[in-house]
Amino acid sequence: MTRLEICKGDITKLEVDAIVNAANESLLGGGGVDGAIHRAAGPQLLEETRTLGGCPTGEARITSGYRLPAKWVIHAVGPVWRGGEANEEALLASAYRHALTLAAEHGVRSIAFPAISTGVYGFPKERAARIAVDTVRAFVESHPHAFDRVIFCCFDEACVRAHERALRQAARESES
Ligand code: AR6
Repeated sequence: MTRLEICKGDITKLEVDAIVNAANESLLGGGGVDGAIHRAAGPQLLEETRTLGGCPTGEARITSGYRLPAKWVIHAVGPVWRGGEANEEALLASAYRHALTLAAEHGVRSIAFPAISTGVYGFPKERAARIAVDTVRAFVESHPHAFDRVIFCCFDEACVRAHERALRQAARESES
């Protein structure tokens, strides 16, 4: 059984095996959670991501966590929101799935996600939370022994509420 949890705060502080970064295709850092992760991990993180040659939208790459409490950082690239007609929902789900697949391949038991694409990339928060929750639930149902905990790490109250609603909705749908 995998526990799905919501927490509020700074993902760089979490004592989990892996944290997910909301990165861009260059993997060379940026603002938001990406900037916070690079600052907390230290300059070796950028040295490693420079060797990776970027990452397409909807995919993910894994690096060491360096000075972070987390052993691994999984850099997932979510889509920029362009109004909803540019395959954004499928690309966001794909970014979550790729991150979970990499984590499982590396023996990660606990993993925390930020709300990918909902900051600078402008993805509507409620829709993003539904996609995050539905994608994680589907993955852990098909890989029931992969993880002990998957955490949705929210930076603000609106994000917490959106994920609470998404989890309740998913539970209702699985009962009916
Ligand atoms: N811990 C947890 N969540 C955070 C933190 C933190 N320390 N800081 C911000 N958030 P964003 P995106 C939340 O903009 O929309 C970067 O420049 C934030 O409130 O970080 O995927 C990259 O390099 C929001 O809910 O990522 C890319 O160029 C969520 O993290 C671009 O931004 C994601 O916001 C990616 O944009």
